[in-house]
Amino acid sequence: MSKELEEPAALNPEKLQDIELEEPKKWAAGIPAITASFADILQETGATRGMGALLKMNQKGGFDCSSCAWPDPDDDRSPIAEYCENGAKALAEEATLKKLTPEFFAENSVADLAALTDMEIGKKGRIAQPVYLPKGATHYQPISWDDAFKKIATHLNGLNSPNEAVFYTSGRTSNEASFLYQLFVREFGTNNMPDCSNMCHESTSVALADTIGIGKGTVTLDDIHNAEVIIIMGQNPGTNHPRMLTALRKAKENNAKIIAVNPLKEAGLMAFKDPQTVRGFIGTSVQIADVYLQVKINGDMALLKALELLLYQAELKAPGAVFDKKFIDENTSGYEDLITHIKTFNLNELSVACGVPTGLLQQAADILAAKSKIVICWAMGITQHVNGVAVVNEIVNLALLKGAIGKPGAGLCPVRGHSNVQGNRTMLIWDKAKPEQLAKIKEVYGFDPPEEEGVDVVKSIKAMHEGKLKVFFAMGGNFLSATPDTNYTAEAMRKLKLSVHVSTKLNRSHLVHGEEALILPALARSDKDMINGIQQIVSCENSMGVVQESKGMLQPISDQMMSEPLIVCNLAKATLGAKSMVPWDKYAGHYDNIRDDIEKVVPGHEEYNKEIRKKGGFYIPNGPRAGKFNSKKVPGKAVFSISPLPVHDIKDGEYFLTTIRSHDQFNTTVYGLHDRYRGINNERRVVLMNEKDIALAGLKAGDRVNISSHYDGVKREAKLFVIVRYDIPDRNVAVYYPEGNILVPLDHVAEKSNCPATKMVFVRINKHKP
Ligand SMILES: Nc1nc2c(c(=O)[nH]1)N[C@H]1C(S)=C(S)[C@@H](COP(=O)(O)OP(=O)(O)OC[C@H]3O[C@@H](n4cnc5c(=O)[nH]c(N)nc54)[C@H](O)[C@@H]3O)O[C@H]1N2
Ligand SMILES: Nc1nc2c(c(=O)[nH]1)N[C@H]1C(S)=C(S)[C@@H](COP(=O)(O)OP(=O)(O)OC[C@H]3O[C@@H](n4cnc5c(=O)[nH]c(N)nc54)[C@H](O)[C@@H]3O)O[C@H]1N2
Ligand SMILES: [Mo]
Repeated sequence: MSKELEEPAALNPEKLQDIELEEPKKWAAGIPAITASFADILQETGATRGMGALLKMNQKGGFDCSSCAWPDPDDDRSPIAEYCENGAKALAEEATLKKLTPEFFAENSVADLAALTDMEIGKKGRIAQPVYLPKGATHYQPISWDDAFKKIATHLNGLNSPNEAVFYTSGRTSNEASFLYQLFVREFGTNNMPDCSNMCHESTSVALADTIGIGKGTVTLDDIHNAEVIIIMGQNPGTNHPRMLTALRKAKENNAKIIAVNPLKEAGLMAFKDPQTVRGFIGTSVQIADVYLQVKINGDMALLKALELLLYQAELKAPGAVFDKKFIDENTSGYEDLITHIKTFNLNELSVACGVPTGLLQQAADILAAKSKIVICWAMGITQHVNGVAVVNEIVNLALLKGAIGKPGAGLCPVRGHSNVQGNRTMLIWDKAKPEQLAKIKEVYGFDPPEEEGVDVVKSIKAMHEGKLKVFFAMGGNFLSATPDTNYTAEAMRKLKLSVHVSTKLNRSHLVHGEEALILPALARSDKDMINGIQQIVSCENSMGVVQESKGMLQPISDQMMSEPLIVCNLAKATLGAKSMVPWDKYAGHYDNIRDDIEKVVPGHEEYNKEIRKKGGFYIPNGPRAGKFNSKKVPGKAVFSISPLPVHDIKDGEYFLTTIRSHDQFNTTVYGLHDRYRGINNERRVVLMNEKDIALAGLKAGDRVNISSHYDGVKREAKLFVIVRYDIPDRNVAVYYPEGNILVPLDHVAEKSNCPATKMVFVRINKHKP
């Protein structure tokens, strides 16, 4: 692996702003959230365009917010505001009237643009026509769509094998575009389809498929409203899924108890002022967490085992009152083994391992003991760990002991990230398709899809670096900044012959490119998509398996943008020509034709065109939700798993570092420099550290430091960060993503899911010397 790069990595420039700190907030939303929603919209889009669109967002018959995958209420939607502050920011970002003209690209070289921060790059405006960077050129230049498709086709058809190309997908791509994309990639001849799921909920998908038989969650929104207990682990809903707070408020009104598990005291987990209610608007907040377990980074396995041990002890005292023995007998396998395993632990040892006092663990266990309608929610704080799959398995153990899956008010709730990341997989964007899925494609289209497993995100970076991949095509996303080991990934991407990005906004991945590069401008979710005078709709699947239509309504700011389904059709025609067995022209003529065929290939989408037009969409069938389990190991049953406590080989002077999102970003898109709830303003290059650790290290809050990680003899360094004193467990520190990605070795991944373990890296912190 590289120690020094030959050319600058074109990463975030190491420069600091004037940081302003406040006390972290103890509640989320309220009036500041409304003011913040409108500010960005007005600035980027003007009142009529932006506010009009905001009213249509997440409404039945409107368009799906492109921010997170949190579901919309099945009925009873707020007539004016079924969105949140961060949805409004996402809309402002894509509905902006600013666009990148040919003059912009003529004036700004790739090197000039790379010297800007991520926020500065993103704020330049929408990509408004295809642009091309010839070999050796310093500036992108306009190119026609036809010529762009021809260039890609020439490269693809000139490869020694289809496996020398790789096709990435981010999670905003609609079901229609996703289905066509994987169809093209498979007809072209490869399964090289890494996607953002590989870095996100892959650990969840692997664990749930293994243990209950479906790689998705089991709850509906009503289950949350009706739960008696909700556990929220490794998730920051106040920032990343703000509309979840409304669901939690409703649950609290129904007397639910909430247990939060997080190393940070996140405002949105403490209390909520719902701006959509009179009470919240005038300023009264609803308490969210009844018990707050401030776990150490990666202490979740120990914490879950502690709860299981305490519940087991309660069950011994009152047999049949704590565990759901009937459910366990009928639906599960492996109960006895789990109990034997749990009995080997003692509470004190688990309490030390997770960093939570026994008294608080007991409080949480007492709440759980008496109840059975339990929902467990989790996100990246759980999945992005070396033992991420095992921790999700342990979550399943807890739910199974309580019989808390497959009945109203209970279940598993992995909270997805990107707005259609779940739909992408359902539409078969996957590097390892199942034989029955491939057989269906063959049956419907007549070509033989490849069977050989493709590359995921981590494998594709390695293969690029080894020179095995020549063409990189991205349907959305920001591959360079989202992936770990930024310098290494940058080197890998520079070895490509051609890099192509279908994008809405300029980002760093466009600036660290192959020998030749293309950027193709896509219509966004909110843009109106017209074909032959008929407005087209697309569809998306949310975190709870509801598929709904999405209909953009804004006039695109350039007639040179193309919808993603049409981009795929044109690409496929240019590349495969007459030998293709797929009716690309028919699909390009009307998206109903795409859905008619999705229905033949993907189970659960019967009468797709009709169902999609029903207000509120339809639920995809989900066995475990209906109490039918089918784990990989024991058909017809759910299984308990046995997993060890993690052992951490951390050296003296090292810290556990986690990477988190601020309140002003959507993944690699930086909306602003404030993290309002955490009280950190005007700076992102911060490292959160507790007072004791700061003193022990001989440092002071406000000091400038460099952070380094040392794995396998390689030192990776992130320079020039400011220390912020924060309430975080001992030896735990946090930085923002993507600034921290440079520290994460590519091989540092979750077992079984290969998800980069970006929530726990061992680092050293040293004074920055100018
Ligand atoms: N506004 C906005 N919305 C978003 C996104 C965005 O960037 N901005 N991103 C979208 C995407 S793709 C995703 S996947 C989701 C992400 O949503 P989240 O998963 O909520 O996002 P993160 O900020 O990565 O962090 C998760 C939380 O995990 C905690 N944490 C860190 N390490 C640990 C640990 O070891 N154990 C536990 N228990 N907790 C830990 C952190 O303190 C943080 O509160 O949000 C989606 N929605
Ligand atoms: N250290 C660390 N790394 C992480 C994470 C972490 O928590 N910590 N989280 C991981 C997770 S959960 C995820 S999901 C990944 C995210 O990885 P990605 O999905 O690759 O990243 P995004 O930042 O969401 O992509 C933003 C870009 O997508 C493009 N875009 C936006 N909307 C559209 C659209 O409608 N169509 C098209 N074609 N393009 C569009 C824009 O050009 C924008 O610049 O990052 C991962 N990386
Ligand atoms: Mo994600």
